[in-house]
Amino acid sequence: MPGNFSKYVLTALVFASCLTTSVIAEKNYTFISPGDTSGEIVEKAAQVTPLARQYEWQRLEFTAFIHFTINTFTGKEWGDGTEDPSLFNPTALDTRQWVRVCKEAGMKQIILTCKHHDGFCLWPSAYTEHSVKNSPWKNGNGDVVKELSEACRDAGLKFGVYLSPWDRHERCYGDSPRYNEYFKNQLRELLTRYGEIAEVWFDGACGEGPNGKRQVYDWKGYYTVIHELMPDAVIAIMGPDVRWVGTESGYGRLTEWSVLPVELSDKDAIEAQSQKLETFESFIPRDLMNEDLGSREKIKNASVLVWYPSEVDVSIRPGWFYHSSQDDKVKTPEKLVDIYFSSVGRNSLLLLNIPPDTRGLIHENDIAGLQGMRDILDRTFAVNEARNAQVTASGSGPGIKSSSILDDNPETYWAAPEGIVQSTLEFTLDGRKTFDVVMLQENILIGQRIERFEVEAFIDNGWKTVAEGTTVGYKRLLRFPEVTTGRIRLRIMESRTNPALATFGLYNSPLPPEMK
Ligand code: FUL
Repeated sequence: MPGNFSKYVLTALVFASCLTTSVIAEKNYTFISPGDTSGEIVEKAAQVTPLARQYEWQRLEFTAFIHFTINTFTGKEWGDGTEDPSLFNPTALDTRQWVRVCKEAGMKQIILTCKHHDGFCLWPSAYTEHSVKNSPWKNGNGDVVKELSEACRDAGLKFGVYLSPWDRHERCYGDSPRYNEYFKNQLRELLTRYGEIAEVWFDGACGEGPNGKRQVYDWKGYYTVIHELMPDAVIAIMGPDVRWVGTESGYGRLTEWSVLPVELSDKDAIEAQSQKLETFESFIPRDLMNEDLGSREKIKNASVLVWYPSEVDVSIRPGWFYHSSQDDKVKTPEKLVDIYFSSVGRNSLLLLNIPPDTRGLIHENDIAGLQGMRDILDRTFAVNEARNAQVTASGSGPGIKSSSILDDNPETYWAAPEGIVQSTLEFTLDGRKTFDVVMLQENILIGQRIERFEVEAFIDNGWKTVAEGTTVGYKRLLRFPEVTTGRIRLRIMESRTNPALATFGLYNSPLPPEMK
């Protein structure tokens, strides 16, 4: 079990609707019965919660992707598999530099492209000659996966692997059973040699092999290997634990539900019930590019609702791999901050790609972009202007325990009384404060509930709306023109069940108005 969680521990501290919970669900889905009314379905959706591994993953918030392979040396984005391994020859590869840069930027995990579509392996796999072992780098004795996993561990970062199922080099690709065995063997190598692997990232790309046949992937078989060898790892994208947000722009949806309807065959549903599965292994995520994935309208005809949170992947440069021609196209600190607000701040995890160059180092321009981003974020979130506020909540008596929502702990929270789906929280700040950012967090261990809210500031003897939104989820950040006031309120206007709030923060960003 990762972290400090126990499936069976529930500590509840009740103080005028202020609660703490560390309970972790044993399964992350619920069945809808044919007779359920739309109201009952909405209530059921609010009860779906993440598995422990999904919760741990969500709390990482900001993680790094490293695209590095033979493409770095050929200038391509997709190699065709005919590249000579001798091309892989970084002159100064230093994974500790990558880790330092990522850690200083505030990232909590690094995922490495151990094998991209061209099939070249960054570790000396026993199952192919197409790897670092036939490259001049370290005379064929190098192992990038080993170096990076160790550097991550030493720095306290988590480590994840990207292993492309599509393999344009491997001769048995297309001979489905043989290639599936090959792929599982490679997975086993990655999951047994390099310590803890926190995320396994599968792209869905698929092609024909040299035999002219299209490869049929054995997803369930891959998941079985992962569950056996690394049960706490989340399986992302073509996997059941984490979904792709649907674009590579860096921008998540304004309305982002972590509870989604999925379609299952009867066989899958029976299997889940009889084997008491924690999650579904065989649903193929659909329509993930749609704007609406989890609204009341979307869930009303569902047969199953699953916790399936969103990951936003985007590159700091136009390409996923390093190209010197893009050295002057690195995203600016302001753009990266905008992406942060539009991913982490929209109930998603940000997976930002930083591709090392032909030296095997993260380029100076990328470092400058990340440092600038970190500096703006640090200055923005340095002081929570609501920290010492007095809080009242409609329907909760004269005052509520402020620490439940002002302590930055997403597991302590306030909840409205049962049966109430609208509520107003009013914050009396300790003096007049100036701010332009609000942060809201729900305690996702009890589910995602809030559907619509407004933030109002008391200005010139009246309440003025400064921000409004729909979903909150794990984290919601909203920016608005700077205001100065001593009173602010959060009006929760729609919620799937009695609303609950874990964190409320007010911050002042250092950017000039035109950049906010
Ligand atoms: C895509 C791949 O085809 C790209 O090359 C890149 O790895 C991206 C993260 O996933 O589907």
